[in-house]
Amino acid sequence: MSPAKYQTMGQQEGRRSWAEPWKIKMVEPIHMITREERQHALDEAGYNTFLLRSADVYIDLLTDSGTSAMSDRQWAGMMMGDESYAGSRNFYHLEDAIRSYYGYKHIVPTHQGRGAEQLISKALIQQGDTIPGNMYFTTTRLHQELAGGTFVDVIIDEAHDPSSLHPFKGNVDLNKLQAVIDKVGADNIPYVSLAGTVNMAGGQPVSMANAKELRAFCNQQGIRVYLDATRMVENAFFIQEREEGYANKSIAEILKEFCDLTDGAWMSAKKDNLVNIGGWLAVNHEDVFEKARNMVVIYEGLHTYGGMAGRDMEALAIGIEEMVDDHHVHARVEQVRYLGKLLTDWEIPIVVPAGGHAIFLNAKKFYAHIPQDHFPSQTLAAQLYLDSGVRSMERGIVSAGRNPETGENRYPALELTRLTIPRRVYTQAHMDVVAESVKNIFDSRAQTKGLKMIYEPAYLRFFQARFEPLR
Ligand code: P71
Repeated sequence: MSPAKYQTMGQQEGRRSWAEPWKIKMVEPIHMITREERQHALDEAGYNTFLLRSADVYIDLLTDSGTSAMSDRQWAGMMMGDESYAGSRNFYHLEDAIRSYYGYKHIVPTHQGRGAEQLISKALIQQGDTIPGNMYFTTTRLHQELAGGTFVDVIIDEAHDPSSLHPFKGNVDLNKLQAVIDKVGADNIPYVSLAGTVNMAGGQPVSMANAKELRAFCNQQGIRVYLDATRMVENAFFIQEREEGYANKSIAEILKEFCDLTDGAWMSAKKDNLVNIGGWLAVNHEDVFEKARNMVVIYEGLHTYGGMAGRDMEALAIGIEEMVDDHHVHARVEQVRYLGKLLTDWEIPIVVPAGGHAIFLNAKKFYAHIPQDHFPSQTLAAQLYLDSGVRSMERGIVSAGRNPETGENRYPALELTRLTIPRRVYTQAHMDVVAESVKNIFDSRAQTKGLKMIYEPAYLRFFQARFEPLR
């Protein structure tokens, strides 16, 4: 018998194939507009993928935020919304879900992650304080700055190296943390801002061992630890896969164990929690809770809805129950990895190891001839859209913004373009189409020139900045 021509993914890797633990019961048609139409759309959008209309996008990998597909159970939950202004039963369901799966005592709902970031920053930060953390996130740092603080990066060096294969590139470097304490004093550090899977580093995890060391160290120094739990479930998956002693523990057990090492967390429920909108703050200390619960009524809404409808809170509570399913997390991360494997196999520079929520193209290497001032990551996102209607996101010099004190551009070591995979939305075939498009623009990279910024807003400039191609 002649050898078979086609091989499944599993066969290619010498194992049995696995599949997503769900089937599709409702679809949303998508289509690709013509190249001329894409060129027009890109011009209209000032070469910024945030300014494209989604109807002009074919495969949308801008973000995994609020873009997940909800389950039938979540949609059923939407019909059970208790839209009372105060004391909605859906809030109590949400409170129970957060207490059971994350383990924190007090819960304050918010409209999304940055609402919770504002509350925790305002509750804890005094003018002149320093907040060390494992790499900045745009909105997190901005709220820390607006509250009077200065963020200082204390992530391990490997996180800034796209080719380092360190299994836990999200880890905190305790020597760097000690140096910050020596410089500003522990009294001027309200908390360590710890993120589970570090978004800007490429979705890289923190090990349980590192979290334990950090906890012990902070206990000695009298500093609290608060967690950005936005993608902590994906972090739990990497611990289960890579850290000794965790292979036989469930995602739910690992999540709880990790959260127990922290004093509270803020959350963008639009990611791990599998909903299209929502967020929360959860803390163990009564004093912080009281402040946040009082402030939420100023900025978000009453403390039993915080900007969410009752039905949103119900879908969120159910999403929390679903997110810890080991098969779900496995399928989610493996899909991201599948895309990463294709690209690395074709020698296209990406951040390795592949992270939990996205593949990050290393634009510095991809467009080695384009200087950082000409926005290589932004250029890459624009080229990818032109080639195939695939939308991605700049995560480089545009996102890094300016130093608020000096007004100078920040030049981040990482100049990346993010292909972010929504949860339970796209198939392996979509990943193939994306990979081929990346390959196509990689093959013609020598002809590509960079961009010039022609409009720059004051805050979070990446959302609304406009560019023009350099000729
Ligand atoms: C993402 C987002 C959404 C986003 C935010 C800012 C710029 C571009 C896109 C949001 C996060 C996040 C982490 C680790 C807090 C937030 C804010 N991520 N922490 O990656 O990733 O949450 O969007 O619900 O307000 O596309 P929020």
